[in-house]
Amino acid sequence: MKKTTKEFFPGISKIQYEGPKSKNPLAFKHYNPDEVLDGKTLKDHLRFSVTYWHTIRGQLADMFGAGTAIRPWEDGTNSLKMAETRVKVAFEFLEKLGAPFYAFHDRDVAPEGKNLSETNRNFDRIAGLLAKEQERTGVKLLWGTACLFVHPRFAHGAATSCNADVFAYAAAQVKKAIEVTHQLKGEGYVFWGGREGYSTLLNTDLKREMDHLGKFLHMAAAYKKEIGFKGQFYIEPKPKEPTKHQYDSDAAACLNFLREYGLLNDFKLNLETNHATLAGHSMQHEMEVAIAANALGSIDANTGDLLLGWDTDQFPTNIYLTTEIMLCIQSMGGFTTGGTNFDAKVRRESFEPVDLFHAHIGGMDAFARGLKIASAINRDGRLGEFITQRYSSWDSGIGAKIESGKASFKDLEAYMLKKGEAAPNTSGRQELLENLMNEFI
Ligand code: XUL
Ligand code: CO
Repeated sequence: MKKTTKEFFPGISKIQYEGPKSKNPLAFKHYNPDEVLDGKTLKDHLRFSVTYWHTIRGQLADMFGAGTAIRPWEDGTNSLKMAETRVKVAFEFLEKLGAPFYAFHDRDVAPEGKNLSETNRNFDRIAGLLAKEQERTGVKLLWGTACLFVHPRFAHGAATSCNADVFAYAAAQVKKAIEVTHQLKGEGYVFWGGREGYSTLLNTDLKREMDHLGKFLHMAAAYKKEIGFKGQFYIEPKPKEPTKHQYDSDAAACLNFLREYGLLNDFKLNLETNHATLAGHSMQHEMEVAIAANALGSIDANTGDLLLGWDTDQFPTNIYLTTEIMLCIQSMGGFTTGGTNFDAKVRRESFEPVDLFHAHIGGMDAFARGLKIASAINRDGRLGEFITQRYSSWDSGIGAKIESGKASFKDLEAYMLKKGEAAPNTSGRQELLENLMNEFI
């Protein structure tokens, strides 16, 4: 007799690559995982990851209304049994989509118990199932993290709470989350300080809170070494929401924080597009700031809506955006431990299970196109050559002398007094370069 295993996404089979002419909404038009580009498969270039919190746990609620998501497998509880079922749902989704990675918060996968030990036992129980499903499917954990922002105990923050007991609780929780990430061979671990900030400075000792965050991250780095976890630690910047101000507000603020507290060797950054725009930057800006410090690790792929002032976490479909992102990723030689993690959710109006497939397929195709376009722009070479030329006055003569540290203010004064006037500037050619980008898009 045929063994019956319950299917959660009936009628949807493994998503195939059908090429740009396909009209099938459940097929890739541009993402062919096995296609080789610049000596590497698209799968290895892009390292796509699905988020447990949005795709498996998201109920599509908003501030004004209840969740709309139709998820026939949900029984309306946050029980351990339900958590076990969701592992099966998640891995069926990952397998059908063909995503090589996933990411989770501890509390996405397993429910809190009546105290910390019961909570840890729940987490262990589900971690065992996740390990089995990873083994069965070959899907890997891109990164794990701890949810230090949903439970009321974290109302004043976790590592930056005014309540020392809450700091201790958060430390215990992160310790456990690192252990489980290690056990599941996670390639990284993320710290997103959702409530590590303030709502008003009237009640806040900012210096003391930042010092505590520095201490917390040092303890985490020490524990990582102690247990031999080789995955990469990342900080994920975001300027606000849910707090009014988050200490890790953008890439530059994170880098400064890490430098000030002597943590630069232990952390890289996980950058998210919608967080960049909330900080008043483009994703490209954030990425270049991180790359300049050799600190770009991974990306949370999504997009905001520039007409809405909050974190809408939409699936990325804009080819210009994905091209800029992939130009940055290529300029640093590709991902190592990081990947393209869809920290994105379907709209509240897109409530059917199939919408989850449409959303990820669209995001994956948009990134595959961005990658191919970025690679073509690099092979063409005109963009890179323009920048090299633009800075050529630094390659010899007075420029080279300044760069090599052999020139003083006195030397430069003597040089300019003799020359009388600076050499004329050359055009920045912004419009020409924008046209060049469009030639490829
Ligand atoms: C919140 C956010 C988080 C982190 C992980 O805006 O991006 O989901 O990615 O905690
Ligand atoms: Co994120």
